[in-house]
Amino acid sequence: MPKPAVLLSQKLNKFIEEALADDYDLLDLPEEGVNALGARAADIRAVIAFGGFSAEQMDALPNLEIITCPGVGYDGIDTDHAASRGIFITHTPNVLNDEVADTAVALLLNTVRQFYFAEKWVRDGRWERDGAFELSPFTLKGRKVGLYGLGRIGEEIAARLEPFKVEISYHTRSPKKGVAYAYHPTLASLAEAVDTLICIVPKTDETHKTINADILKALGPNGILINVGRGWTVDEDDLIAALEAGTLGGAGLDVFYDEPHVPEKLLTFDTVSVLPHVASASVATRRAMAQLVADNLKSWFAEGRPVTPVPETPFTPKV
Ligand code: A2R
Repeated sequence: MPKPAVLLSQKLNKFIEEALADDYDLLDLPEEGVNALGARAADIRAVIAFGGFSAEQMDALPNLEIITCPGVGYDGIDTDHAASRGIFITHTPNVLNDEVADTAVALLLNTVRQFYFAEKWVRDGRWERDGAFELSPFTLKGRKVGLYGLGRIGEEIAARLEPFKVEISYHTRSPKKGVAYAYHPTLASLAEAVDTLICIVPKTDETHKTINADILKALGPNGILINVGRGWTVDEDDLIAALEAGTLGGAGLDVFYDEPHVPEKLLTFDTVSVLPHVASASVATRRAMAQLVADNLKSWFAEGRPVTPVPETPFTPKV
């Protein structure tokens, strides 16, 4: 039996090839795109899709059975088209919850206490030369934290925040059963009630630029926005305007609208902390994500059912 041919759309997780090399015939996506695969296109039964995979790309692969996304968000993959063609999509939920939640808390603390700038003060020799670092204008103590999204990752963020003795509330489309945090049926009502907003919702049509001028203003001059979900959710022009006007206090961002581009203006605020989309980027977690990609393919080719399919492709497995 020949090894199934698997197309790698990009090389963003170096552990994936390690996890798949023995069992699959791995092909890189040509720079010119799927059409440049020529006769090999018909061999491809699986795609590892970083970032996205369009209907057109799928249609260039007549025997495609499964697309595995090495991340929890699978925005950019045309799920409707995949379902219409009977192609399963899988993602890597849960294995990154802890890492992303840890990053969210670190980013929150970094932002309110300006630890990046404090560390830079030491590294630049300024402590010895110029004396003590200035007092941070914000504190985590006494904050009212609102979670925009309370799914797998949101719940882990909330659990980590409890020992900080902050007040926690949330907004999702429907209240979550068994959760004691206060529920807000709209993002606007959550933003009115809190001074700290943590965004951990997926990239969907409904979430596009929902964190806009009104939401940011509602957080107030002491307000902090943290985003570890998708840059898509924040109107960056409104964010910059709110920071400039002082109607919002600060922001901690791991994700941006047009990555890897970060608006230069954002880098001018010392109450803004920025990271290059690293929330899940530890060796251990990226290995776990690669392993789940491998487990999905193995289970699909051996048993006809993936381990972690996305909800949009819930059709009956072949076997
Ligand atoms: O709305 P619900 O009840 O389905 O709650 C989900 C919430 N959510 C929304 N909340 C308000 N308005 C929306 N339009 C909306 N759409 C979804 O986001 C749920 O509480 C949360 C998503 O949770 P999970 O599906 O468990 O995703 P997970 O693993 O926490 O990851 C969240 C996102 C990924 O999609 C990536 O974009 C990023 O974090 O890494």
